[in-house]
Amino acid sequence: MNQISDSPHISSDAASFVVVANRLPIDVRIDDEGDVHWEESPGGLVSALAPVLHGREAVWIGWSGVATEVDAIPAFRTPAMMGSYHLVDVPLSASMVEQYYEGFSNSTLWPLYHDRIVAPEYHRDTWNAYVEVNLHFAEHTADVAAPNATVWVHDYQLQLVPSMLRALRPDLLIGFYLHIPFPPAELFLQLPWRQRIVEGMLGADLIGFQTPFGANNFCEVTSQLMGYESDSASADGGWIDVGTPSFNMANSVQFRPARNHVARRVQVDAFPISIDVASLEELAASPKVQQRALDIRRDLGDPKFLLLGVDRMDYTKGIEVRLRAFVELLEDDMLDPAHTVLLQIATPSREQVQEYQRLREDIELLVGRAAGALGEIGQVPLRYMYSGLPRAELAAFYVAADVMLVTPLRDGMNLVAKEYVATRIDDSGGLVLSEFAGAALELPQAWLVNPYSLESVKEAIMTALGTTPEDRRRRMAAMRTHLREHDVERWAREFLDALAATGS
Ligand code: ADQ
Repeated sequence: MNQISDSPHISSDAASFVVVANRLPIDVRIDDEGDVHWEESPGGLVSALAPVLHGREAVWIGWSGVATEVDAIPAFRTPAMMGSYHLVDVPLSASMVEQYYEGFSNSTLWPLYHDRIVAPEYHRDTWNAYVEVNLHFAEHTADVAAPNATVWVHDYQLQLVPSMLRALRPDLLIGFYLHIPFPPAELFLQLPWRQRIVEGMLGADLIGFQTPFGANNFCEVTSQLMGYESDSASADGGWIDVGTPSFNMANSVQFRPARNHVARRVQVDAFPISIDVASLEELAASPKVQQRALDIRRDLGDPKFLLLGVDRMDYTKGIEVRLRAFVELLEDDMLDPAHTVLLQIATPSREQVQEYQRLREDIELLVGRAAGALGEIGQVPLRYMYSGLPRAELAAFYVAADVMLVTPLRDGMNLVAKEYVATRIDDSGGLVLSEFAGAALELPQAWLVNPYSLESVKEAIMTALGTTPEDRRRRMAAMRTHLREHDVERWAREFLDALAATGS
């Protein structure tokens, strides 16, 4: 773990590389004595950026997770450094968090970008808060970035930052990366503030998406809304010419001449995110994790088949789909409750948002009903945990599982699928994976399923369990080879190289 220090805040003009994300990579913890501690939060983005953050004048700008009402208390003040890079806190009040984060980000953009699995809410108040908070982020960034610095803005919470920042600091090289899907035009165009969002993103020099579909959808939207010329699949990477509208009455929803933009080319491309493969392989191979995996199986009654689901508790993840498929397979006598266990681990997430509370209730009801209806006394084929796990513990669960079930209804990438593959150091194990996760494009050797079809999921589970060990090994080996060559360090390097190339 990195050392968090309290050294003074970075002086302006010192930061040549700036990461801007909704959250700082730290969490506050209060111990039994009531003392406050700040700890590095183990997130994918932190490990992805660690190699590029260390050894340079780097700053991470984001919210600490503690509302301004609380951080007025000195102990809660955000530390100024973590390891070798600086932290800049964007202070947010509790009501701002409610409106900008729980409101516009997670009750409007999140469901809209994930195929309207639940209906997005459109409220002017939350939109106004989103604009205000994005401006705070842009201003803090403008204050600390060195002349001509590289700035990397992350995700759907901050889509307006690139253009706001460009207006404040035209000297900066600005990259934007969207971690979630960018939806097809027919969905995106529902958004009352669609034009503002697109203009916001176009402030960047490079816009990165998880998949070519995202890049293509974005080009389509800019063409329909603004009439900009673009090519999402050019050999040198996609591009959009901002400020040179090619108006076409047939495909334009609304013609807006590009008054506010200087003509320039924005690069648009797919950069599928990945994981730290080597460190996960090492963890999985450690005797402690191997032993823990055996203990987990023993604690679960040494089943012949252990199936596993691991997700943030989110309606996009299709948790119910796999639970229902499993229950039906037991009911149909396709699986034997004496020898099969499905363990679902769900991390608490966005618990303040109503849809998430409802989802948790639904899933717990389903698990409870299944417990009562399935198996003999003493047999509990469906197990459920609602908690976040330390990294090594999570790795042990991956190592223990025979088949991993990853069935999101829509997912930008899905790192769980990649994590599972990385831990299968003996090439054993099977992955059942939704076609609608970005990861499906890279892992075609998984058993791909349509999560909207229960039959498709049931069939894939049975095939994954019933196939020969050789078939499983061949598939897993191919997926591991791909991942080893496409780890998270490569993801960050390729994005930053492409960003640097836009400035040349
Ligand atoms: P998420 O929607 O959070 O990320 P995902 O990619 O699956 O989804 O990442 C979840 C992370 O949380 C994984 O690293 C996993 O290990 C961890 N996790 C899940 N359950 C856990 C538990 N019980 N205990 C501990 N850790 C747990 C968003 C997008 C994704 C995209 C990522 C990265 O929605 O599509 O892949 O960003 O860009």
